[in-house]
Amino acid sequence: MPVVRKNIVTDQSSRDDYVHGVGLLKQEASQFTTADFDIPGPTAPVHTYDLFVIWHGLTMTTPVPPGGNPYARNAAHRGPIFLPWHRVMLTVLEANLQRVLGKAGFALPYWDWSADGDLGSPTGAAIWTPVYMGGQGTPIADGPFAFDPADPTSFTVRIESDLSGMLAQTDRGLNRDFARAWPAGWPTLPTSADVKGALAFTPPGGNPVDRYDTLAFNASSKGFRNRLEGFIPQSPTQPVHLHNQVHLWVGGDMAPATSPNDPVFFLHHCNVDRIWEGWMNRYGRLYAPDMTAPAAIYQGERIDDRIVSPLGAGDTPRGVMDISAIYAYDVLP
Ligand SMILES: [Cu+2]
Repeated sequence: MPVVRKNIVTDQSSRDDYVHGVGLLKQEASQFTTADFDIPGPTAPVHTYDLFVIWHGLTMTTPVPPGGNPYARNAAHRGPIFLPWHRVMLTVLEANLQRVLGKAGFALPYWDWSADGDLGSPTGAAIWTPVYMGGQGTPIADGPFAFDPADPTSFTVRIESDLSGMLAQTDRGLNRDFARAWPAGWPTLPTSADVKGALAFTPPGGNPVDRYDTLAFNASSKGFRNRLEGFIPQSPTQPVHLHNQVHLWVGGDMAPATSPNDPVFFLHHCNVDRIWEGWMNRYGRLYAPDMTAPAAIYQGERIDDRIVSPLGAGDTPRGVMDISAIYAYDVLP
């Protein structure tokens, strides 16, 4: 039976379970230590939640293909693997939440940021109230993820990326800094018209698969993936859109390579995944490139290339094209 992912703002029980489950994964020891990931400093245990932070952070310095430039294309971003990679990550998190909650029916909720974008991106929207994710601050001062130095069970950021993008240890509260001006942040959230525009976007070219992604399969390619990821339309005055725009609008810990530090990361990516699912529902389960693409240039982006995870599970883009046996969304855009 697939679980049904719902809007966190209108589904109080998924909010309660999500907050509770994140707290449990933050406290649970994994089989790893910081030394296993070459993170400098004294060897410290890595908790299950922080494995997701490390997994994501390491992709930023992992070039695709091996030996390439990670700033041009990395193991999870700036290429067609972006959507399947994050889909795999969400299903691994969802399975871990189901496990610690003891609730096989738990479904990861999503944050429909376009609804807030339509209202002018209020910093006091429901999602940022203490009942949901808490508000902004350095560190944030309210909500379930507020830091209390006197309480060892309060939400603590333990791994961050330093200025060069390398992982480092820390011990502090979670930071958010909404709606800063570019390039420190971004002043608005995407709107539902932006989402509709991405869904309707048709790149030039006769091959239907080009709708998903196109040569050279990077941050400059035309296609739905790059549109949703947020690198097109390319414009020097407005270089940030959709997925990227939300990271920048939230700011603080949502901006760097270790953005899964903020639990809102998964709610954001669940909505990105929902938009992808809405796109596939319209146009078919299309993916590019296939295995005829040369490994020397595209290994790590092709349909049967494996997405590897320190959490044991992994999958290929082909393996997550149809997720109807695992989960569904209550509403598709
Ligand atoms: Cu990411």
